Amino acid sequence: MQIQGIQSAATAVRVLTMDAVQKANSGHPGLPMGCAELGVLLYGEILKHNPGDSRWINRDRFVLSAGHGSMLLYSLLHLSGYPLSLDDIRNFRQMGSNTPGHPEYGQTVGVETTTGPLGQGISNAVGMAIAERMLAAAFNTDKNVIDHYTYVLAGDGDLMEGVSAEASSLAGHLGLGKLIVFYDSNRITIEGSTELAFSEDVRKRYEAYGWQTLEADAYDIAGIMKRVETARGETGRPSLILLHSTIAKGAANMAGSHQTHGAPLGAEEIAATKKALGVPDEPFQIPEQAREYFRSRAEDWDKVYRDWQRIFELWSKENPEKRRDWDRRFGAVDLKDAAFPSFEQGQAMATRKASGAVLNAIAPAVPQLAGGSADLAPSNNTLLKDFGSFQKASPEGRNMHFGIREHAMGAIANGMALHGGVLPYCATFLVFSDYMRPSIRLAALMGLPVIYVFTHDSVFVGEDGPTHEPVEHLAALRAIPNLLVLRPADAEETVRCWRTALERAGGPTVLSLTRQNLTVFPKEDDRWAEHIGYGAYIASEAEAGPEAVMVATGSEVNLALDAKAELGSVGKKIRVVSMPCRELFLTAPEQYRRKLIPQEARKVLLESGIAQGWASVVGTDALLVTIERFGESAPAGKIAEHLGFTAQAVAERVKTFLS
Ligand SMILES: Cc1ncc(C[n+]2csc(CCOP(=O)(O)OP(=O)(O)O)c2C)c(N)n1
Repeated sequence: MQIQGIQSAATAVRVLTMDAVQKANSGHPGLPMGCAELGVLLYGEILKHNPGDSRWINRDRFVLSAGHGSMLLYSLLHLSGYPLSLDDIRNFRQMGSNTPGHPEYGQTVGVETTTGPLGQGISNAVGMAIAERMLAAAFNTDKNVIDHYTYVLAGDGDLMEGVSAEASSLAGHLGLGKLIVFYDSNRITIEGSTELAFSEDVRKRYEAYGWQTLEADAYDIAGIMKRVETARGETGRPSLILLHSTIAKGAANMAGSHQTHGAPLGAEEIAATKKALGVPDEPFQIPEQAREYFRSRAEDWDKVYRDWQRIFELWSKENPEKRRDWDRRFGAVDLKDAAFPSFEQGQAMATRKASGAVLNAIAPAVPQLAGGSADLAPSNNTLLKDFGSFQKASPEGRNMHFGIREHAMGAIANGMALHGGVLPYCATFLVFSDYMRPSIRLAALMGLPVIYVFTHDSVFVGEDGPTHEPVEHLAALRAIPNLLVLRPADAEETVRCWRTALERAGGPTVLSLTRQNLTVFPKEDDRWAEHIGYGAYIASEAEAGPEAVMVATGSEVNLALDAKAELGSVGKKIRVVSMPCRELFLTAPEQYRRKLIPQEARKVLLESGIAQGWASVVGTDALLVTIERFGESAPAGKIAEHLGFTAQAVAERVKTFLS
């Protein structure tokens, strides 16, 4: 090991960090300066990576969970030869730059996941390590084509957040031996010392989760490398390496102060620090020895990379079937061999049940599909009956058992999607989507193809009562940009919605499904399946007019059809539109939208949830058959009567509205 080169590179990280934060007049110098040596060791000695091929599937993953320390990552990506220039670093935090305030997936080459919301990154990493193990089980022979580590740098904030506890607990249970977390224990957060709010023994906690725990000084290079070796040597447990560090280590007067966490050090302190570090007091000056160090490492990286390419080629020749499977898993979802089920008109079936039938029918043809529920699989109907459980002893299983850990489930699913080769789905009751909202938001922000199976999607859950009855949840989910919310109205629509979800590459999809049976209804638009691509279609046409259009989603489409029948001669002039996806409808061609919901027609909206957001479809003078209150604990039929969600009650309201 080139100790001097490593130290010089650590100095370069400190210089780049101080200068970039100072120039931007905002940012977080403390963590990058405190972890500079570790960062250099990661990018110089520990990671198996290729700066020239940042998407290499068998690279080690590195997740900077403490995303506010983004300058650590940017400095290292620059120094180790990723396409991130010094000018990019000079543009830190500026509009359109690829050095945004926090690492953004897709914006900067080499950034493995978007971090910033603390606790998410380490939980994503658990998902990455799960994906690695699943794929290793599927593909490795006497040749290991999938064989990499997932490394994380997490701070006090990450380990205080509940989501990291959920994810770490599952990682311990699953014995993810190739997950290695460095804990930057500088005992400082924004408000001051961790003594203010964080006094548990983190090592003991992780031991209790089933992790191997180690400890080192953050500036003892040989000590860190030794711990990494020990961590790699433990194949049956994830490892936590607690590093005793000093925030803003190296700063002349401010090292150890919480004031370095999230503010520029100031010109005077920077000048004094550079003097102490023995570098010129000029901005963005990188010691030549630092550059030389990383240049000298490139040959080793390249050899490992080329060795893998060679092994992969051999493996492909020896295992043509596995290779075909590989291409299928890492390529775009191909549904041509998927045997989607069909359903009879008049058949009564809950859409959650139809969803389970779809999942099981298509699973053989979509090998990358893997996922599960937060302990509600029997209710969510998400079990893949023929594909076993993913456990420590059965990594070939495709059924995840996330335990009752919704938030981590969301973050882990994001990590699985980020890894590649796995298309994750996860499930719970719609009402508990709140517990995983921060991770759903990140999936949408990153454009990840995660599928959420949210069942029991209305007050018609019934007896479990208001705590279990979603009311505002559809609106809250629809408020997230780039999240598609699909609410099928019967088993047939469920099939079509699953197809939409599976084919969506640029973002996550919610399937909102019923607990209760819904009748498969005849669809008057014979191109209805195609028109779901526009978010809505005519389920029942008016004989004249239409005088009114009833727009409904999910379970309320049957209600609208029944109400129309109740309305007798009035109903003849009423069109019923099924709208499983509002977002798709709002981006459909205007002509189609106008045709479906003519401007001059009166509008009625039916959805068992709050009306918020529906004005974009039905305007402000529509009749709203919605629920603007919490639910009740009672049999579903009684709740429907109580809230006016019966065909008779709706028909009465429509009659009054139209007269
Ligand atoms: C979920 C979440 N809550 C709050 C914040 C705001 N925040 C950013 S950094 C930070 C303190 C983190 O402390 P630590 O992890 O010790 O980082 P260090 O001070 O060592 O840089 C907080 C509260 C956040 N980014 N994410």
